[in-house]
Amino acid sequence: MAISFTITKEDQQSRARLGLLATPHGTVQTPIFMPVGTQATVKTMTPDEVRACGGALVLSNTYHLYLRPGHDLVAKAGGLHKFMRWDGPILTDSGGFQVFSLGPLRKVTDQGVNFRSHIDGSEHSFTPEKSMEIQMALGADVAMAFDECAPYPSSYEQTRAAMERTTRWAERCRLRHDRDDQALFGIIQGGMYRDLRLQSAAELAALDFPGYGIGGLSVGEPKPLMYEVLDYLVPAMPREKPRYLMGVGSPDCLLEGVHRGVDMFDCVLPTRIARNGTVFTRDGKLVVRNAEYARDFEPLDPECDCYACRNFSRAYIRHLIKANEVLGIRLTTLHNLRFVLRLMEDIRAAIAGDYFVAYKDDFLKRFKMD
Ligand code: PRF
Ligand code: ZN
Repeated sequence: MAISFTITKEDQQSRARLGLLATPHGTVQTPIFMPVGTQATVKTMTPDEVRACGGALVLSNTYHLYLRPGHDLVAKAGGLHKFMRWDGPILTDSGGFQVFSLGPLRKVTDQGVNFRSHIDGSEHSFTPEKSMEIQMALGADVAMAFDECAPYPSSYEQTRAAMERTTRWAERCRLRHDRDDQALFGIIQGGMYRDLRLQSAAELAALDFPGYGIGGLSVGEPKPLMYEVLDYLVPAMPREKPRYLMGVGSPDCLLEGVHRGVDMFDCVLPTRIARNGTVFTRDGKLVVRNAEYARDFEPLDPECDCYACRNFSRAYIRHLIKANEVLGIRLTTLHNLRFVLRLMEDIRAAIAGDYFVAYKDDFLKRFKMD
C-alpha cells in the first residue's frame, strides 16, 4: 500500500473529520489544502517558501508536464520530487480536466481524447492507459484516474454519458496502474444529478480505490448547488478513505467542504488572484493594486503572520505591482498561500477542540464575499 489514511477524530456537530494521510514522502494532516504547482512549480515560490507557508502536499499536472518538458525527461531527472526539489508528498491530476478545458481543440471517444497542444498546436492523444504511463513516470505519491468532466450546465443524458465513461476509464486506469509506491484515486462525476452522483460513487467504491476525488464541481454552478451535491454525495462515499474535492479553494468553500466531510482540496485561486494584485484578509478580498492603498502603510492583513505581512506595507507592495517588479506578486502569493494554509490549520485546531461549527460561523460572518 502506497498510502494509508487514519481518521483521528470525527466532529459531533458536522461531518468534519481529522485525519492523517501517510505517503512515501511523509505524513500530512487532513483536512488539507494543496497548493497548485501546475508546471512543477508553485508559481513564483521556492519549495522552501511553500513549506514556510505551511504547504505540505503539492499538486502538479500531467497535461502540462507531458507537453513540457515531457514525462521522460522528468523520469530521467529521477522523478518529479527530485526534479522540482520538493521532498514532501505530491499529487498529480490526470490530465482529463485540463484537456477538457481546451474546448474546440479536442475530440473525445471511448478510446480517449485527441487534442492539440495549447503551446504549439501539435496533435496528441490521451487515453486512460497513457495518463497512467505519464503519471507513473512522474512518480507522484498520488495519481488520479483519467476522467471526463461534463461542463456546466449539461443535460442529464450528456452528464450520464460522461459519468459512465469515467467509470469505464477508471477500470482501465486501475488495470494499467502498477506502481506500488503510488496510490491511484478514482474520480466521481455525475454533475448536479443526484442519481448519477450516487451511481458514480457506488461504481467507483466497488473498484476499491484508496481514495476518491469529487470531480465536476466548481465548474460554474452556484455555490449552494455545489453544497447540495456534497450533502448527499459525501455520505455515499467510503467513510475510511480520503475524499478530495477537486479545484475548490475559496475560504468559504473550504469551510463548507470540511463541514460536509471533505478531507483534501486544491485550487489555483489563492495564487492566481495574488498575481493580479488581490489578497485575502479576514474581512474578505482586498485589491491592493487599487489607488486607495497608495498611502496605506498597514500590512496586507494585520492579523497575518506571513513574511510579507511582518515586513512590508500595502503601499510598498502596491508600488511593486504597479512598477511590474516581480517581488510584488511573490509577496502577494506568499501571503495568500499562508492565508489559506493557516485557515486549514485553524480548521484542524477547531475540529480537535470541538468548536469547528462556531469557528466556521464566526469566520463567515466577518469574511465578505463578492
Ligand atoms: N476532474 C479532474 N480534475 C479536476 C476536476 C475534475 O472534474 C475539477 C473540477 N472542479 C478540477 N480539477 N481530473
Ligand atoms: Zn500575510
